[in-house]
Amino acid sequence: MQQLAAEFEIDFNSETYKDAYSRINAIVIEGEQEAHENYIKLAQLLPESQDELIRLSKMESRHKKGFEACGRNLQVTPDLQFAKKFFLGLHENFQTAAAAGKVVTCLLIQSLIIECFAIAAYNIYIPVADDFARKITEGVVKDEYSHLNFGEVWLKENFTEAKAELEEANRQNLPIVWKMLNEVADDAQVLAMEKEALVEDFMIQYGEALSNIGFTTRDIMRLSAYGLTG
Ligand code: Y39
Ligand code: FE
Ligand code: FE
Ligand code: FE
Repeated sequence: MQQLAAEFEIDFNSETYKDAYSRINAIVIEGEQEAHENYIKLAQLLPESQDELIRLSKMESRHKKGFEACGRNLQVTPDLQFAKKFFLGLHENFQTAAAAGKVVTCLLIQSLIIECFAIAAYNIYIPVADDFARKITEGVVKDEYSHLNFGEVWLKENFTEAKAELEEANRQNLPIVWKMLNEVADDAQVLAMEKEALVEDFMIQYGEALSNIGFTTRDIMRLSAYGLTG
């Protein structure tokens, strides 16, 4: 057990690990809370999918509880104030879009960008997590694929009308994701999560999602690297 963790000599009880974990754990807890709220909002915007979206919102609450337990297990207090600031850019853009009834933008932010970010982060975390957190995260990441799938299916069915708004929402929000990745890179490194691996996995998930929705390979190249510098 914890083969990789042992190989990288991860000491889950060291002050260095716990300090980094206080921010990463908080990001995940805050992210799950915001995802919960975002799916409730989406349920209001898409009454025909209301039951399914409320079901997704409840899954996000369970994820939050699971990650709170991971923090407690390591005796770490999550820095929730830091996490709120971390999500502010995407949070504000989602709120603005929701207030304007721009459901395509809301779906791009939550069901594509944030879900792909979560899937990438959880996939990279699982092999280097402590035993307790690994079991929790393995259960959670399966759910996140189903949340991504909801967005893909809806946007595919509405692709012609949604295309222009998707392009604009991608332009507004993808640079924020690269900024968030940079902000978290040092703490992720302490947890043995490589920034390059996070970027790569995110690009794979997001590119696949754009492909499933109906974008061409050429569009995907342009969209998925937008705002990525360095
Ligand atoms: O849909 C969801 O459950 C997503 C809200 C959760 C976001 C998790 C954000 C993960 C970023 C962690 C970065 C660690 C390197
Ligand atoms: Fe979740
Ligand atoms: Fe999710
Ligand atoms: Fe992957």
